[in-house]
Amino acid sequence: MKKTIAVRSLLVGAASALAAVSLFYSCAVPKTANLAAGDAAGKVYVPPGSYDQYYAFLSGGYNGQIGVYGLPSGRLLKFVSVFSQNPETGWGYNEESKPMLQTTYGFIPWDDTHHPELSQTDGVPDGRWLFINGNNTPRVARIDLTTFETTEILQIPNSAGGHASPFTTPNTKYIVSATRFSVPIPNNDVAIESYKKNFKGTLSFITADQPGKMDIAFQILLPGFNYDLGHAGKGPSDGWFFFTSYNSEQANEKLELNASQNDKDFIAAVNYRQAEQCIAQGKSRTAPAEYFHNVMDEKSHQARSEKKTSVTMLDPSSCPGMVYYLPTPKSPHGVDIDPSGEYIVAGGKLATVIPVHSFSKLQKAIADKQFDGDVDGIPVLKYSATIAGEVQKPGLGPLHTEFDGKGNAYTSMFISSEIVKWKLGTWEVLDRMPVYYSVGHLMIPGGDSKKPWGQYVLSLNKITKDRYLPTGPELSQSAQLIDISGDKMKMLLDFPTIGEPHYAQALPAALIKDKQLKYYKLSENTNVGVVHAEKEGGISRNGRRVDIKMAAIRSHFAPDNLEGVQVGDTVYFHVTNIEQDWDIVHGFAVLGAENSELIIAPGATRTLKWIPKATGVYPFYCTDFCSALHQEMQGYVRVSPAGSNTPLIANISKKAAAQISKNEKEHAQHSAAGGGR
Ligand code: RUQ
Ligand code: CUA
Repeated sequence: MKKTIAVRSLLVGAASALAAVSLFYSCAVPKTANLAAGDAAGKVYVPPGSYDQYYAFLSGGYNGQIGVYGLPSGRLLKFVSVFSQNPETGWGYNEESKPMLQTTYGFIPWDDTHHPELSQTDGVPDGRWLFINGNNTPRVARIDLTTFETTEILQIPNSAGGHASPFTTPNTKYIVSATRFSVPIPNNDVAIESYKKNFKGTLSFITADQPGKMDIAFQILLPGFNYDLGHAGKGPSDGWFFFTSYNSEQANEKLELNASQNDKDFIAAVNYRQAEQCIAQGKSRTAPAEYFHNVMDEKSHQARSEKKTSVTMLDPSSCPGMVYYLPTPKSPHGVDIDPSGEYIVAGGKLATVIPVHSFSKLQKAIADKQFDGDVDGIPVLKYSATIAGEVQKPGLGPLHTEFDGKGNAYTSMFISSEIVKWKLGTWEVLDRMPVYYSVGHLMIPGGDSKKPWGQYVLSLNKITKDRYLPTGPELSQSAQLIDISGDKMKMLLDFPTIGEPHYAQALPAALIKDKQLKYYKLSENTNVGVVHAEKEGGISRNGRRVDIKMAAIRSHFAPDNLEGVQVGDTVYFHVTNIEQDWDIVHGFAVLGAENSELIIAPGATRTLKWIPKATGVYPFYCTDFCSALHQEMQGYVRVSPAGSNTPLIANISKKAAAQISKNEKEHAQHSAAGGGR
């Protein structure tokens, strides 16, 4: 790292010296440098009003969200709220979405998103859904790519650190999650020293092809290593799943040192069809396990949580042929299957080569029983029996590999900060591109699928020291876009990212852009607090609970003056955006609320909970600039002392009343004309 930066500052020094010289000899300075920059700019320039060619989904890491960017421009299009509360959208703050963040650990307002994964049909991204894992409190989420909203979250029991997740099988039958931290299973109070005896890892296979019905299909109980990343087989290797692991030493302290002792760790090769068979033959057991399944209902706009209480557990000893270990140097991170399904490429963070296993050799080695002993009854295959080749001198710190579909592989090198292109089959290094700095993963659109769109590779960099205008002690992470359409890689663009993009996925925009939902149909809204027209708004009391139903439409709330609320009441503002028009969003915020705003999509209802603590009159207003009269979109709630006899009143200002009849006419015309879901 340090070395790279030093080298670069030398280069910068040299460049500025050149620039100084060019002041005097400007006509003599070759223009090629400028032309090259102009070339690159032309390749990423998306004129105002034009669309990018690809949607790219970058995980936000410790912000718990997903950033959606356009490529090649690198323009940020949206943040999708997933596991973290987001005051910008009200996700996790409004009553409708709170159940999405429910777990057996309680309401968890944050997580660490790592690996976005597009759903696939026949091994190719199909644009239906995006999945992503929560790394800290193990969960997986489904994002619907017609709304760019999180619609489902499943907690993973018997797991800690859901890192090897949520990679998909070729038809999205399963996505997976494997434990990064082995823990006692079921978790209980044991001495940490008893790690080797009591700590285990689990691999979870999660049914994923039916929206709203994700569940743990089965778990496999494995030795207490740290499971890291995974990928499904495809083509000839379809039916198998591969997971890297490190810490085969089973150390529980100073892993930095103690988990780097063994020359080789393991890739677990899992025959999941065998697992299915064993379950059908009654060889699994039902293990107690508590976990939550949370689903957002698109009609009621209300999320619901369901607690589950058991999982199907498989022990490798009772299902022979289900799991094999492939020795792999050294603390491997990525495990990536080439588009043909034959090669299994591992990125050993501390390895000096990139080892590539062969699936056909793996099959033969199993048939010939080419074993090197076992770990807890799981056969360990001979390295020499499965290895297809090693990429020699690839660089330092190989982490992760993707493919261009033209016979080439691209591997990120964390320590030597470069992307290395090499050839499948001959294992020769073809090209190198320095990246700035410390690249984690890289991404080619469809680059982990059967049919990569091999035009670009995106380098996801951890460190940006000296790359952008400095912003205090914490600097952004970054992405660099590289053209891989020719023999040599060409650096095109560099853009900062919000959050840490551990991994990314991308697909051609054409696959999803015309499937976007423009608004929710108001007529189908079944939220308990919905109003379908302004006149349905009102206020009601039940004991200390007060419900206020409101319509929001350009540019007023109806009702907009409310009285009869008392100090200490629990007040629910149910606000329905009754617009039926694309991108006309309203917001709602009330003075002193210990909560975020509401942001309400057209046709949807959102509910804000508010417990006023003092008497007075409290204004509320629309937070999203929706029209020329947005600033007029406001109202008041009067709060009287507890027990007062101020009557319940929900009226509308004269100005709003005048607009209502006008708007309702327009609205009726509009609905008659509009489409939507
Ligand atoms: S990951 S680089 Cu490799 Cu989950 Cu972060
Ligand atoms: Cu509605 Cu601003």
